[in-house]
Amino acid sequence: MTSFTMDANWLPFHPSPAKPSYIVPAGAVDAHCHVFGPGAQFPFARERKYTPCDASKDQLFALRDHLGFSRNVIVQATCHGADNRALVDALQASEGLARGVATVDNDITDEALAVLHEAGVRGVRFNFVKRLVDVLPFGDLQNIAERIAPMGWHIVIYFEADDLAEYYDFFTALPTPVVVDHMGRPDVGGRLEGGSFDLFMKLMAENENFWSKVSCPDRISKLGPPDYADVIPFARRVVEAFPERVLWGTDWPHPNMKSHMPDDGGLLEFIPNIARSEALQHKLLVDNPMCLYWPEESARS
Ligand code: 0GY
Repeated sequence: MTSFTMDANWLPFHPSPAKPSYIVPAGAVDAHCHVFGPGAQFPFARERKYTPCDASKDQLFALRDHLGFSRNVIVQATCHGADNRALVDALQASEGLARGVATVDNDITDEALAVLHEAGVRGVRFNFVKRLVDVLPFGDLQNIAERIAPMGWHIVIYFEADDLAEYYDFFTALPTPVVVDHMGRPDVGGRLEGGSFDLFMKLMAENENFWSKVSCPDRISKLGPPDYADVIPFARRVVEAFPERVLWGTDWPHPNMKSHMPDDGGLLEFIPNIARSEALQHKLLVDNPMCLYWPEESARS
């Protein structure tokens, strides 16, 4: 049995999140969260750039219930590489209440993709954040996108705002729905309008197959908790411009957080600040994730 020790400069997830004062609508989906290991059962990948704390499916499901969410979308993180066993184990234990986004190798077989589909995977994630990967996955993404398009799956991409101009033409030629993690990590110290964030808004406006997670203010903010006030106008702009193509997730257990660890209960206060009506909140937390991850139950698809 391999044992792992969490990186010394990592913060573990909050041990006892507050009960949120913002009540999510019935049927709400936490559309970005992870499971890590446990490492003794599901070893972390050799090529990983960090060693996380264990964050099990049972802890994730307990958090789901505590925060009032009904379902989870569990996203494969780089610390597990393309070994999706921990993800699949969590999906299978969720009794249909979790769907997944996997990471796959370029040479994955059709049979293996079918097994992932059966477990509840509906997307493949490609990470373009340079500190998290050795090689930027352009070739793999092109190949996999063509293979998963007929399966009704989508692509999830994670990148830094400074790199968007370089990747723009490649991303916009993809044949599937494309979900961008955390608004492409905008520089919230920059201008809301008339600055670099306009390119992200153009990406969303001119490509109706693009969706955005308006999550992770804790990663993006320079002002910090509890309000992450500098992120609010950016996320609000995206929610109000593209209400049918936004998603939100806790990002539990908050990998790579070194400055502070959010209280997941308090983090939910961000939602009514960026989605200022019940109708917007319902789209963000229920209608949109259901359309993408549980289309067979969604009125919209
Ligand atoms: C996130 C953010 C991060 C990590 C990963 O796959 C990952 O390791 O996505 C990060 O370090 O910013 O969304 O989980």
